[in-house]
Amino acid sequence: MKHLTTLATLLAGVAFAGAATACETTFRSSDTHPEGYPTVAAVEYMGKLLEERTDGRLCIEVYHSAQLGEEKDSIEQTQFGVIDMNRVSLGPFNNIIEETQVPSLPYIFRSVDHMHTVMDGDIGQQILDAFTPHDLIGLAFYDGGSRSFYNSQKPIKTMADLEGMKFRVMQSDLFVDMVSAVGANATPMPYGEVYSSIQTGVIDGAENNWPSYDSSGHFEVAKYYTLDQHLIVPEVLVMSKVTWDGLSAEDQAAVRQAARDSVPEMRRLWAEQEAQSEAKLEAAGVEVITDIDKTPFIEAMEPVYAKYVTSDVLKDLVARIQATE
Ligand code: GTR
Repeated sequence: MKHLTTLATLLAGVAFAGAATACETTFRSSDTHPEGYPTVAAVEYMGKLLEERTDGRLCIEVYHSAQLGEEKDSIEQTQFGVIDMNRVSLGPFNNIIEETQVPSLPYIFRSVDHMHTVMDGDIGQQILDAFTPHDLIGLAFYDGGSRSFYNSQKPIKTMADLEGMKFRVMQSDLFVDMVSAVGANATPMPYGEVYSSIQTGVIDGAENNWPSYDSSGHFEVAKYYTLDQHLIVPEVLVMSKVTWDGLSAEDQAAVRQAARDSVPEMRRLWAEQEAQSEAKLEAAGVEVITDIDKTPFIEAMEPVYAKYVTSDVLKDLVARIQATE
């Protein structure tokens, strides 16, 4: 009898736990990074908030490590509604959404704090809104630190050292021109192909932030890291408009709020990861070049601004960012 009661209690417990975790809707969210990376953890955190706030009705499952494809392809799938959510850099949107080019301009932000002030305000909202005509809903911006060049060949101390070298960039014309502007050659390619391309000498290197340089393992094949910090490009969390349109107004508001509330957590995780990756890679023998004069790099970007900042909308955004304290 005692045994039976225990079993009944146990079964009831299982049934209850089952009910509490049975999500009515689970959004599939894509990320190129591995489990534990700050962007992956932040979207999981958002999912937890959403699940709690909708009594377990709405959940998120993050498909990390590019399980749903490389960024460019996964963006298309998200536009079609095959993927519900996507956490991506702004770079792969540059060729399709003009406004995303502005925060992707080299040296547009004076610091990460400047980037936060801009992206947390009206300018950030205007850029998030620009996703809607492209079948995407811009939910929030995440941090991507600052990006710098790394390579397998030699320590780069001046712009002249970059002459003729070959660097991978994200699939964005703007970044191709950015690399040409400093005298090097750019090869746009998906993130997942970079490691072997450096290893086999197809390219000399790439450019990225500390956590990506670390988690991708690129430091193993390209140990010279020059902190020229040419980009402070934010990352973005989007939802497919197809998925969005299927939600009630209250659920849309809950999704938006949970995304917003994941931002401080993301920034906390990011700061932690940046410091950890830097310490780890320095111990692993990466040669970090910090004594670099950024002025010639900044000046070299003038033709890039001239080529891309041509419409009134972009000119206005750039002027407002520059005027933001
Ligand atoms: C990372 C970013 C990814 C991806 C990658 C790349 O820093 O978080 O979303 O864009 O860079 O260079 O492709």
